[in-house]
Amino acid sequence: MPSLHTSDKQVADILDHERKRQAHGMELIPSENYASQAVMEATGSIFTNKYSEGYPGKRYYGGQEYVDQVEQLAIDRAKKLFNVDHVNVQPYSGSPANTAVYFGLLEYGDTIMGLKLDHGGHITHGLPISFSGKSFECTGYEVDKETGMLNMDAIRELALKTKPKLIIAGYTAYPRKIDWKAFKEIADEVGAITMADIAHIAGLIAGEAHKSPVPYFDVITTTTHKTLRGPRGAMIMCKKKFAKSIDRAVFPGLQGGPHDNTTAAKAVAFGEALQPSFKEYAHQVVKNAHTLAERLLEHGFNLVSGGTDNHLILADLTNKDIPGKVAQEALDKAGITLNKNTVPFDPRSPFDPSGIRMGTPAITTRGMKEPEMKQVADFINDALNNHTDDDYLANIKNKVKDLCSNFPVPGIDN
Ligand code: DSN
Repeated sequence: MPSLHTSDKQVADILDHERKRQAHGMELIPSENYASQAVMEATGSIFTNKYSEGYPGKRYYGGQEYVDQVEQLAIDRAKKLFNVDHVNVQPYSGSPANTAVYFGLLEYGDTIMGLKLDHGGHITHGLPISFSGKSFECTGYEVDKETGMLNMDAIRELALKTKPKLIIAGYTAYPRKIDWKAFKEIADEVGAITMADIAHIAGLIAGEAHKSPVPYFDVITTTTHKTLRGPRGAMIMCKKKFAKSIDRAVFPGLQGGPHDNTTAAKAVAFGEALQPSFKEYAHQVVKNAHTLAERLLEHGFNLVSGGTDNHLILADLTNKDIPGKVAQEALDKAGITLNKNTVPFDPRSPFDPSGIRMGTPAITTRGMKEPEMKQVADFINDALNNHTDDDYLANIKNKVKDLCSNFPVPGIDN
């Protein structure tokens, strides 16, 4: 970043520190990843300068010949990747994408049904203090208290009782596979629209490591920066009959000009995800999470649902007598980044919850495999067993850095 170093040393220095943090640390936040250098270049490209309200071929300003090409390319690649009828690549991020679906397909006051946030849902799936909760009647379903998994019979019962207009499946802290067909059958019984929020698992679906909701669901939203490994942003996919309503809801319903630089980067990321190597990546993410979970279980960790089928692991630390917040802070000192998280039926508060959430998308991008997962689990166990000893944690941080130096982050020189 030679220009930035000359023109604004303060910001350049902060970015240098962050670059080192990302290169030297173990990134386990399951919603994060490392975008490729090509994705970053498109994100920082000259499309930053352009406005393009409207859609390809139907814009409100001039000078659209190249923007149209790049947006159409992003749409075509996304359609191929997910095998869907219609794609809108303009949503700024996951929350605006979900909001656009509600705005386009619902009336204020309609009933929506999603997994409760403290059971692994998302704020936009009906949290009472969010826009979704304030605008719609929300009936939240829960995971089963015994198994920590979705109980489709209980979900069906709730749907029959509350008759939602929209049923949402797709989560931020649920470590198991989702039975899309079972959701569709419930939705058909009550006449609901189905929305899959696949933000966390989009890359696993694109890489065929997880089943797709596309054959069953009406609308699918996703961010583009998690397992899909693109720029920060989102998209909405849907069946043809919802296309017009979705497009109108995004623009002019909720947004003005799309971020064309991000659109270009989405096109690059979808192109990367169409390569055979992305399938290998997606499968390795799942294998790594499984190995990490198994080793944590050997160390006596209590994992919600007993393990994982996807990229993430949710550990309830109650048996370790360490609150999630304390664990997160101790692991930060050991060079391991993850997040404190509520666990289902958590007696503690979201600011000071019982659990931690971790995942393998970013470290798999670095090329780490099963043997490294065992080391990562051992680091976590050691750090938490010695969480009050700063010298011990600093020693682990050095070991983490050594391990990470063998697995460079794409686009960052260690
Ligand atoms: N912030 C994302 C996550 O960490 O799961 C959800 O939007």
